[in-house]
Amino acid sequence: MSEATMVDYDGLIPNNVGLNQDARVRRALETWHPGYIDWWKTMGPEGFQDALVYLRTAVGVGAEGWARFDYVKMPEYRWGILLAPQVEGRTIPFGAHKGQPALQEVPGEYRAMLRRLLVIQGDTEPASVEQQRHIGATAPSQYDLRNLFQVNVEEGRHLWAMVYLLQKYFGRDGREEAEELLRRHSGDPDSPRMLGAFNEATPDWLSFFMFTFFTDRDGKMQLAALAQSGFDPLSRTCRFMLTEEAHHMFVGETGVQRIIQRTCEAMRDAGIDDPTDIPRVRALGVIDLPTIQKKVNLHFSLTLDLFGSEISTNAANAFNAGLKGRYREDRLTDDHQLLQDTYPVLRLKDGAMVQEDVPALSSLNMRLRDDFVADTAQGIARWNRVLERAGVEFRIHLPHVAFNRRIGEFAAAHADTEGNLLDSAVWQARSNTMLPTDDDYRYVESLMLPVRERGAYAGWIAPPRIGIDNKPGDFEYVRIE
Ligand code: BYC
Repeated sequence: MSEATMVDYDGLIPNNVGLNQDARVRRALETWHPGYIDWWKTMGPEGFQDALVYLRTAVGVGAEGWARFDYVKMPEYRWGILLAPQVEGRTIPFGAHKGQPALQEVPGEYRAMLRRLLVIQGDTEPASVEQQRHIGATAPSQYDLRNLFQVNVEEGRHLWAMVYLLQKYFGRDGREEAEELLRRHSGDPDSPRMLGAFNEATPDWLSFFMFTFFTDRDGKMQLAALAQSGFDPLSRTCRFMLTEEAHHMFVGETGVQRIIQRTCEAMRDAGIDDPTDIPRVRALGVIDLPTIQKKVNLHFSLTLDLFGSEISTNAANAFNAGLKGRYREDRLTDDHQLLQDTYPVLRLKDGAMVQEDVPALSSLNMRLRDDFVADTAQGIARWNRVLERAGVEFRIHLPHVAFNRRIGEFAAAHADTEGNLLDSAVWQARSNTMLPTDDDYRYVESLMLPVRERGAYAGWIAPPRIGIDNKPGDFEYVRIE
């Protein structure tokens, strides 16, 4: 491993940013550390703080061989500060300052904007750990339990990543924000997390897999946009976070895929052809496909809200400032300033949906959301291939973007999953056919019985094709003493 990609594991806080030569920031992080550990123990995975979990820990930031697997007690996980290597001669890739040297410090005029972006990003990371803290108790296998904890510790590390940037570049303000990140809690009526979806409950494993499929993918898109940043430390931080994020997406996609597969197998064995015969399918102890579709409708719509308003001056300002780019900005071939360009935005005008060409700078949230929808659709297509191969006459669909929205153009309207606008009375009458009902939740919850034996899986989910770190099927992923 080259020196640029090595991580220093000697001090309290593993890092590749030379913390040893930066006493001010090291002290700030070391002061924050006990509060973080306290937060992890009280708000992190409940009931497993002493378990030995087979986790990967980053040991470098190079392309290959960046992680090591071993048994770790989660509170002893080595959370650290890891930035992708600096690119020599990098310039600001977009916006008003395009072509100037990438920023290594924060210009005064952009402080407030950057701080807000870092705080929002930072806020989501511990929020997801809080949301998932109870579900370890009902894990369908050791394999899944271990994956949950891997996701959790890495979300914890992503909080460290944002706290480092806040403490290094924002002095006292940054230290205060870092404290606040531990003070707000998911679903807390007095001090909730900042964005809507991060205050929703994660009551069961179907919800967890849907969350990692949809909402972690918002994380991927937002991090990809921030990885393009002209503020170089943010770009480098997000580039490395994306390396870890890929596994989270894998957990969500394969989790739902394995549920679909198991349902298809159980239906076939019982000779059930009609996937909408919910009572018969549920009698088999598997999750019926219409309920999976309702969960898709819910999590997709909640996640679309995370992209903010379709038309946003905040987004335009962040782009102009060179702070937040577009998805894969470096692969786009326009002028990267967008002053003359437009982008089509679906809007609600006089009670009807119309497509309107809007200045491209103002519609960057919409554009990122469109990229998200395209990325999501690929995963859905892979789920549908499982149904196709099994010969089951059912396909999962993404609902219309106007369905069940709280933020943006469609927040004020009701629409069904096909995008037909509905009045309130019709919405009230029909929403339980499109969103999970209490009864659906109760059924899914009734399946959530823990399976702890090595190599065993709950009856509602198929085993994975291969183990983590190529381990055999009966590998002990979690040692509970
Ligand atoms: N809920 O101009 P607007 C992840 C606020 S997930 C509540 O429309 P803007 C992860 C907004 O703050 C990725 N409030 O939107 C996933 C603003 O308030 P102020 C997280 C909302 O600013 C799983 C006002 O409404 N990272 O990493 O262009 C597990 C008007 O805002 C919401 C980021 O999001 C909402 N949904 O865009 C773990 C990247 N939406 O300032 C982790 C950083 C908007 O007027 N954040 N508001 O008081 C951003 O880029 C932007 O802040 C947003 C919003 C895209 C979120």
